[in-house]
Amino acid sequence: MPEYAFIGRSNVGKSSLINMLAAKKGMAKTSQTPGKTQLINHFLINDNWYIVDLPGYGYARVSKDRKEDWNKFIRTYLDKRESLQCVMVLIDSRLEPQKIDVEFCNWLGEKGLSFVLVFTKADKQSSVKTDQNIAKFKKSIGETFEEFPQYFITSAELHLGKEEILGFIGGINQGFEIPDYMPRD
Ligand SMILES: Nc1nc2c(ncn2[C@@H]2O[C@H](COP(=O)(O)OP(=O)(O)OP(=O)(O)O)[C@@H](O)[C@H]2O)c(=O)[nH]1
Ligand SMILES: [Mg+2]
Repeated sequence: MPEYAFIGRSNVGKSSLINMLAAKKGMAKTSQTPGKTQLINHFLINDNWYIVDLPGYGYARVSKDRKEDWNKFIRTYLDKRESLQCVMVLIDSRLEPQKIDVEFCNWLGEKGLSFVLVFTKADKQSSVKTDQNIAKFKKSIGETFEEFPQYFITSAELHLGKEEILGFIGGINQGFEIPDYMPRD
């Protein structure tokens, strides 16, 4: 079945956004402390597609070895997973462009993986400020990408952006074909 991976810096609001989309409070575990999600968690939605919650990247209080492990584990998943339709890259809308986010988008581009940007926590500042940060992000990745990826402005607190993201996913799911089943013998 088609799946959509939600990724971004630790504490950006991945698990909260997933709960908003699934309309299930507490389905994905959230926390004020970064580093809450540690595994690849699949949540089946409407019996026909998966939301995938991933551990965050860029958490400062993690050893170099653990960061390396994360990189291998997550990047292999993203690169090899055939049912993965689109990577949803979450960006904190309060912040100026962060190097780690820009580099991650560049890596997705190099791998030819399709992705969209999801700006989170828009309730935390004015829409003018959010738009300014998005414009700056556009500029930062404009050096690599000719076209700015599709993006969504969201707030898990205010339930903002839910219909837009679900509409986007629904559109892709309609065109999803189940790969041919290959019996072993
Ligand atoms: N105001 C506001 N707070 C939010 C929003 N989304 C998440 N938060 C808060 O941000 C913190 C982190 O949220 P999580 O959803 O656990 O973040 P995460 O990206 O899954 O974090 P890790 O699993 O640790 O990588 C929590 O305290 C949430 O309540 C939002 O849209 N608005
Ligand atoms: Mg999480």
